[in-house]
Amino acid sequence: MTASHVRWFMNDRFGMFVHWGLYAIPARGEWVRSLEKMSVAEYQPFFEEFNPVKYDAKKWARTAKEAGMKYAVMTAKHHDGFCLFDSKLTDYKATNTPAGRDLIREYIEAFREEGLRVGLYYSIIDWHHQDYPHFGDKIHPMRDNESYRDHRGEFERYLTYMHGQVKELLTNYGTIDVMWFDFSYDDMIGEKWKSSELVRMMRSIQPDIVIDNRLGGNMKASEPEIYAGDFMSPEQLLPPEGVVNEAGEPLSWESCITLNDHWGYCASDTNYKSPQTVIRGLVECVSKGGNLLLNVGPNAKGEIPRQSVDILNEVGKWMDANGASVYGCGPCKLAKPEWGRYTQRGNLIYAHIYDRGMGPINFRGLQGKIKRARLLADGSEIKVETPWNAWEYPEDAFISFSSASLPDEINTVVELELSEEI
Ligand code: H79
Repeated sequence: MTASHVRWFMNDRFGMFVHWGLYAIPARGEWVRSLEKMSVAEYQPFFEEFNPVKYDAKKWARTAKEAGMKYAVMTAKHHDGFCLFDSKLTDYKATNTPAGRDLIREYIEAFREEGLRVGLYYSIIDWHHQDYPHFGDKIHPMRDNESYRDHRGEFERYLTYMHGQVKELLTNYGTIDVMWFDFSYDDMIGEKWKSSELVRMMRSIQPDIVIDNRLGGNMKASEPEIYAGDFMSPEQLLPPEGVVNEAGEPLSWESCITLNDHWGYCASDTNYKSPQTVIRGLVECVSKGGNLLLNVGPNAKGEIPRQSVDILNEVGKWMDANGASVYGCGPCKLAKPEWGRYTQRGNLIYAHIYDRGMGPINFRGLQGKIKRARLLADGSEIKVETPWNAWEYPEDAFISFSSASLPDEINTVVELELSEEI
């Protein structure tokens, strides 16, 4: 059984991920400091310069809403340690750059205003804090810099800082719907972050907050840790089947996926996914009981890249006509059909048809069970009829398209109302 505070999350299915920070200026992705082993000093010019004059959180919120997204998650702090919010615990924050203001507050207010749920991404890794392990760490920018060989931080002090910032984020901005921690690795996992204490503190401030699984507990265990999280977070992949725990019960999950091949803005990366890929990917998530958190990486000026906006607009057109086959929907007991996928909500089955194929479209095992069929996009009748040549398949139902192509080549959705739920 899904816990009640997670219900809205599994219902909404489609969210926007926003990766934004100083790394938008070098424009080589959010890992630039680690990949190029840059020191804090080498990264400092971007702090001095950060001035996103085109940042308009309301515009972002409209873009998300029009794409059919119901919630968003934005980087309050990424691994580079730069805070987009006005933390009392550091000077390394947006208010001290030319931006001069709390960029997270604007995001939260604008998205909430559009009726979207708001989430925050917070990196538990920190490449800026003095007390975070430097030399010998797996990924720290100074991991093999000899001048840090004898650097000794007090990890306890980092934990106090990290917990303190989470407390600020959950105290100063009203309801936060999702907390998206990133990430545990090797022995930097679970109680190393004082995760039980952290989550107890979080739940005392925001009892219903939905938390990801990256503090490093085991959601699949028969008795998950208090910090195991509310949803699994596959990254850059869609799980081959849904996700289940050790008892075989379905777990909540959300795949996070980039629109091109980077999270943070990358000027040279034009490898964008098509609207079709995004739409079918979203449907694939829903058909397996999961969500899609689709990323945008705004540039240094504060704009979501034009290509991303164009894709989201196309996705929005499809969602506007077909969103009923996504929101509140989940897997269908029927096997995956040859022409596409099924999603289901109660006694409504949605046939997502990708392949017109040859001859009629076959609904395996649904003979006599369909009360009516409608093209979801316009509500028009679709006749369920067994054609003369299909008499050998008495268990199956059929529809026929008179045209050689589908009404919507990206994804034609037929809503099947069943006489009773299967
Ligand atoms: O915030 C986004 C990523 O920055 C973060 N999670 C998403 C949501 C993330 N952190 N680590 N990872 C993802 C996995 C690490 C992958 C790596 Fe690599 C492979 C690190 C080094 C090699 C990817 C490729 C990052 C740099 C090169």
